[in-house]
Parts: sequence; structure tokens; C-alpha cells
Amino acid sequence: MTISPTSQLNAFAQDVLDGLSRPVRQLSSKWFYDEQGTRLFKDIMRCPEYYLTEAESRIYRQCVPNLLDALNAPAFDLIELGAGDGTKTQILIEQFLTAGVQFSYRPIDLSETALSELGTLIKLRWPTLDFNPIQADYFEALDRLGAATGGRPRLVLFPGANIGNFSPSEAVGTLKRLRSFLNPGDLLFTGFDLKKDPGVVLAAYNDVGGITAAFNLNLLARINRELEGDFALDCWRHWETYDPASGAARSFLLPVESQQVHLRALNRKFSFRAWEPIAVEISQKYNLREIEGMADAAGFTFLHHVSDDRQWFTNSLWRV
Ligand code: AVI
Repeated sequence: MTISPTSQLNAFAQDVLDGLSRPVRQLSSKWFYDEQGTRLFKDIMRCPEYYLTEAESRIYRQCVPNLLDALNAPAFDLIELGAGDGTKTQILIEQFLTAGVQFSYRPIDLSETALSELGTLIKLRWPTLDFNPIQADYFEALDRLGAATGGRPRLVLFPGANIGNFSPSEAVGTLKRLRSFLNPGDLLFTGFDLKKDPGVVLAAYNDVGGITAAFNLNLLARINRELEGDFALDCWRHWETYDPASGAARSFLLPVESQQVHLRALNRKFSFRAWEPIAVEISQKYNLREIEGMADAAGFTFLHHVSDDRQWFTNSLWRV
């Protein structure tokens, strides 16, 4: 298979080509999540060092009265951006049902596998729940949903510190765009990882089992698989940095020796010097004040934060 560099380049190929051609090489973390990457990310969420998932689950166990109070409506639409396996959301669903409110559940995810697994689970647990998944990227899905809700407010969940995988300025742009799809009175509940002991952050992205390393290296393996690349995977190392001033945790892939990589499907070769990095992910950490400033910059009204007891993670509730 040869993908023509002009017309038929798919989005992945185009992104890889652009990213590897930059003076400081870069690959987007959005490409981590092929089947293998999705499996590895599930394993990361079970790592004892990766505190984020458990912290947000604890928040979900306690935030429902706040959410219902802010919604102040007998019925609403629950929209989830990046639903994944929906484990945490089930904590919310259970409590909404116990509270006797009417709601529909619209998870949005790019992964068909994730949504169909979620569907099986939901149908089994709550067969009568109004469940309607959308397989698309966030904005395409919101566009498809349209503005008309029959007067029901929407509660949009943006879980898992996914917003941290954008730089702060990209995050504000994304949140502004998100707001443009919502109606006055709609709510956005976003998970943010908080600035904390740098040792705790670094450990979360450097688990002793090496799962994060395997997750990041899978991106090169994916290039090998899908673009007929020949990255010598054994020669690459995962490297994590954390800058406590900016709050940016960054992941890099580094070759231990110089090498030339041939992407046969693109008919392109890339030379790497030893230890020349490829930047693959930002996982931005914030403080509460910075988050409130983002709400403002994106045109939302900040309502409140629900944080875990260690103040490691927060879910911030904003209104349009
Ligand atoms: C999905 N995202 C919020 C994760 C994070 O923490 O940035 C992705 C991840 N990368 C390495 N470990 C987890």
C-alpha cells in the first residue's frame, strides 16, 4: 500500500508527516487510541500511580446533589464527551436514577468499540434508560445533536482531565467552541488535574510497570503498522518531564541511537540523531484560580469546584 502524499493522505498520515517534518518533532496524543492504545489506557487507569481516575470517581460519588441543584429541572440531557468505558459515569447514572430525575444519556466517542461495549453494559444494567450514543468527534456530534432540546437543559460532562491534553490556549479555544453549541442555562462539568507534589505527577506518568511507556511507544508501533514504518521500537525510550511552574507534564519519545526511519506508505525517510526527542503529549495541571479564569475566558459563568479530599483533582461546574 502506498498512500499518495498529495490527495489520499488520511488524517493520521498527514499529521505524522507534518509532525515529523518539524524542527522539534511532534506527534499528537490523539493518535494514541487505536485498539491496542485503548487497551493500554485502560491498564493505565488501573495503575496505583495513576491517581486521576480514582480521584474523579470519588468526586462523582459526592457531586450529584450539587449537579441537581444547579440543573434545577425535572428532566435533562446528559452528554458525555469522550465516554470511554463509562465506568465513572455509571456512578452518576445510578444516583440520578435514585433521585428520580428524568434524563437521557448521550455518550460521544470516536471509538465504536468503546461505545458498543458501553451500550451492552448500560442495556444490561438499566434496560429502560434513554441511551443514545454518538460515534463522532465532539464538535461533529454536538452539531448533529443541534440546539433544540425541548426546553430541557443539558449537562455536559468533559471527564478524565482530557482537557489537559490541550495546551492552556488550545484548551480555551476548545471550551469557547464547545460553548457555541450550548444554550443559556446548560451546564459543563469538566475534570481538571491539579498542580501538586511534582513527585506524585511524575510517578503517574512513569509507572513502575512500564505501562505508560508501552502506551506511548504504541504510537510508533501504530505508525509501523498503519504507515508501513520501520521504527526500531527497542531503541526508543519514554521520557516524562514536569514543570511545576507552568503545570505542564510532557511526554517524549527518545531514540537511544541515531537511526533512519522509512515510512514506506508515505514514501518518506526521516533521520533521527541519538536522543533527538519526539514530543507526544502534554498533560496540563492547573490550580483552582487558573480554572476559574478559563471559565471566564471561554465565556462561561463559573459556579463551583468539587475536589477530592487530597485536592489532587477537581471537577469544575460552569453555566452558559
Ligand atoms: C487521557 N488523558 C487525560 C491522560 C492524561 O493523563 O493525560 C492520557 C495519559 N497519558 C499517559 N497517561 C495517561
